[in-house]
Amino acid sequence: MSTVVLIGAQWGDEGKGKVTDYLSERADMVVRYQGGNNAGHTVVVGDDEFKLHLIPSGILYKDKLCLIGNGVVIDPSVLMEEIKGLQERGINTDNLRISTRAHVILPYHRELDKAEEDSKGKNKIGTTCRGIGPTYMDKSARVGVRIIDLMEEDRLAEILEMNIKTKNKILTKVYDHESFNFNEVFKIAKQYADNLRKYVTDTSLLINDVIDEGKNVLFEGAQGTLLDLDHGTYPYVTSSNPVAAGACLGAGVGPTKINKILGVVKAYTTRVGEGPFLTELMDNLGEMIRQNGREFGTTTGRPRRCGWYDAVITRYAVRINGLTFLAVTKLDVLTGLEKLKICTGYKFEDKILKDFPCSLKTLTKCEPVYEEMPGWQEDISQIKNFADLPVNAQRYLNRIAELAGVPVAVIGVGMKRDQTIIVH
Ligand code: 2SA
Ligand code: GDP
Ligand code: MG
Repeated sequence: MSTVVLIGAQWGDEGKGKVTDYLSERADMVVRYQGGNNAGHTVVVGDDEFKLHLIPSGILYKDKLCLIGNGVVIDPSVLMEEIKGLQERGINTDNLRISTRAHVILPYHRELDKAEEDSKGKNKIGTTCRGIGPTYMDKSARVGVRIIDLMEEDRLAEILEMNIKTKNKILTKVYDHESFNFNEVFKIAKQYADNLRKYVTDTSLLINDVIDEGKNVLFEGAQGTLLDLDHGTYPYVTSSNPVAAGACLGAGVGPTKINKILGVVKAYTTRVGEGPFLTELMDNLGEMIRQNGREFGTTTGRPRRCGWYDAVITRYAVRINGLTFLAVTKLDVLTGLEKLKICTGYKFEDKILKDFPCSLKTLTKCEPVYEEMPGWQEDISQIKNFADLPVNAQRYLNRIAELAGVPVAVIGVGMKRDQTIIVH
């Protein structure tokens, strides 16, 4: 395995949690490198379902080191709840480590996220309102609170005092919102520090040591390529870099240390939140996929928008991430459909675009160009080998690989850990 970066190649929720959990068996360490508790990664083991937001999906194995890297934004109240929830279910969290350099989501970030969304009206992004954007804004503005700052009380007081003054001005004057009291936030932040101290370390050092020992490290991306701040459907994106390069920045490892990059796609497409989505199905079929695929936000419960598989997006993801192979999940959800459609290009005026456009204006004027393929009716949820899949399912997967230009290595045929087919 060596070092593998696993990323979402669409708009998130591709099933990264399940694939990470599956691959974790062979990993020594699993690392989250961006995003925060906007993420919702579902792992089903036997009859137990786990919804992880901050802790890497490797935590369900007792001997894997699970790291939250410097690129992640951490809401300590959520992290503490997550640790407690896992412990109550008998999961050992002693192998968790969090980066000194990760930034902290504080109560005012959550309020700013909500206030900004409300003020945007019809132009809202559809964020998860978890304070992600405002925390990354503070990081870039060089006024953020890092985990190390939480641990150093004088420094914490100094940054908080400055921040609360400016945030209160924005909250009260711009958004007509209540203000925050320094003493209250300082007290909460000190509690966070006490609770998290034992997990805090220089995670970049730890990861590089483990890599140098020749061990296996899995980097678990959150959200997806089209939600990337630089490469996604801006401004309808998240505020971090879910793409593979984000793993180097957000974990503190050099690009030469990365061996393989696995892109996870659903056998169809979903998106949650606002923004363009060319292959979206607004009809009964879209609703059927939503129900069959249980397409509701893992963090917010919002219904996900559903549509056909879009090969233009995957090709784009192959280029931006340098994908070496694909995992195609939720193939079982398409069982029973007579015909399947794959979008192979975008018709814009009299041209066919093969590459994902940057302009939202162009994107909204594009029409998807579809190729139709016959579906399959047989239950595939217990199949363990590619060769045992119905011929039409094999053809569908082969076409996905052909259009992407990279092989399909992993196939998901159900929610559970063992409902996974390994091809390569
Ligand atoms: P934010 O909160 O600032 O990151 O929101 C910005 C955009 O990013 C989208 N986003 C997501 N899209 C898919 N899945 C995500 N995680 C949850 C899940 C979402 C949920 O696993 O289902 O429960 O609603 C996620 N997180 C952020 C978001 O919808 C905005 O479009
Ligand atoms: P992530 O954010 O990429 O980890 O994905 P989520 O956990 O938010 O959403 C994916 C959903 O699909 C979860 O409910 C998973 O349990 C489920 N899932 C993952 N792989 C498969 C699969 O192959 N088949 C089916 N039916 N469900 C799957
Ligand atoms: Mg998710």
